[in-house]
Formats: sequence, C-alpha cells, structure tokens
Amino acid sequence: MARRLSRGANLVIATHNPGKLREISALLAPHGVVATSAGDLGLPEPEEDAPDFFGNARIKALAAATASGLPALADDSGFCVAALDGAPGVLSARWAGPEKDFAVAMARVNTELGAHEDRRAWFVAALCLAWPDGHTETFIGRIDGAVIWPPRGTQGFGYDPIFVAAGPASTFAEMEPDAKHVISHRALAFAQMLRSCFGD
Ligand code: ITT
Repeated sequence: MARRLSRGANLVIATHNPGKLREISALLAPHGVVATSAGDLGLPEPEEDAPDFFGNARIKALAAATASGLPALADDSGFCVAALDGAPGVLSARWAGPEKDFAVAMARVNTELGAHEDRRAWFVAALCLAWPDGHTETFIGRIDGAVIWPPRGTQGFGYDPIFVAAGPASTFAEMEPDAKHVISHRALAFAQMLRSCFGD
C-alpha cells in the first residue's frame, strides 16, 4: 500500500527548471497541496549521476526531503529518439550545455538524426515522492510521437518545439498548456501518483 499525502500538505517541488515547475504547479493546483520550490528554499542542486530516470528522480527528491524536513517531489525526464538509441535521454538537460540553450540541444538532435527515415521519439517522466524518513514512491509516464524539423511554437520548454505526439498535428510548443497537460508524459505519471498517494 503506497504511503499517502494529505490534502493541504506542504510539498517541496525539487526542481530548478522553471518550465517544469510551471507544469508541476498547474498539475498539483486542483489537489490542495501547498507547493514550494527547491529554488525558493535555496536548496542546492544535487549531482544527478544515476544511469536512469528513476535513479535521478530519487536522488533529487531525497536530497530535498532531507534538507527541508518536508515531503518532496522530483521529476526526472527526458527526450528520447529511436534512431539515436534513445539519446539524449537522461542527458537531455546536458545537451543544452551550461547556458541551458535548447536551441543548441534541438539542433544537435537534428544534426545527429540527419536524413534518417526513422523519426520516432518519446518523452519520459519519472516522478519520485520522498519523505524525510527516506521512504519513496515512484511513478513513470511516457508519450510517443515523432521528431519534426524545423522547430515550431513558443509554448512549453526544452524540446517541445520539435516533438509531435502521435495523433495531434501540433508540436507540444504549439499546444496550449492545458492541452499538453492532458496527454504529456508528466501528466501520465502524475495521474498514477494522484491515484496512489492522494486517492484520486
Ligand atoms: P531539475 O533536475 O532541476 O528538475 P533539469 O532541467 O535538469 O531540472 P532533468 O535533469 O530531468 O531536469 O532534465 C530533463 C530535460 O528534458 C529538461 O531540461 C528538458 O529539456 C527535457 N524535458 C523534460 N520534460 C520535457 C517536456 O515536457 N518538454 C520539453 N522538454 C522536456
């Protein structure tokens, strides 16, 4: 039985990425959770040296829960391209370099893909909810689609301008945030977490 989080609980959002923070806050808003970001609390960014999304989500959530004494939620996510053997994957943030320039990261995807016919791609989000006593609960969501070039749209963040989900013709960056929240990898992982830890 998963450990539950009460409505009205204080939760630290263990991210320093403003795009993610915006999406996580919107996804939590209807559930009566008081959310504070790791950035607002001045928590340091731990080294993300696990080989997979779950491992990195656990590192971030446990670091924030231990440092703050509050339950903490971390999201480790990435953009994966089939023809690049799943890259950039866990290195998605690192492909943007120290300047966090996703125009550079998207151009690298396009260059490495070249004229490859296989355009399949997907986003993954691993969520970890951690308590200060070291207990963790983890959830994962994935959405499949394709890489497009050139980038289109100004909404969202990261690789959104070059991803079209299977079904809609718009990139994630052309969708209104509410439309992305219905189908995204993050929303799918959230739905599991809400069912398991909030009883929704
Ligand atoms: P935190 O670790 O502080 O949360 P980060 O940006 O370093 O922030 P990750 O290590 O999980 O986070 O890197 C994930 C990267 O994958 C992120 O920087 C985005 O570029 C990309 N990404 C994840 N979800 C995305 C989404 O919904 N849309 C576009 N890009 C996304």
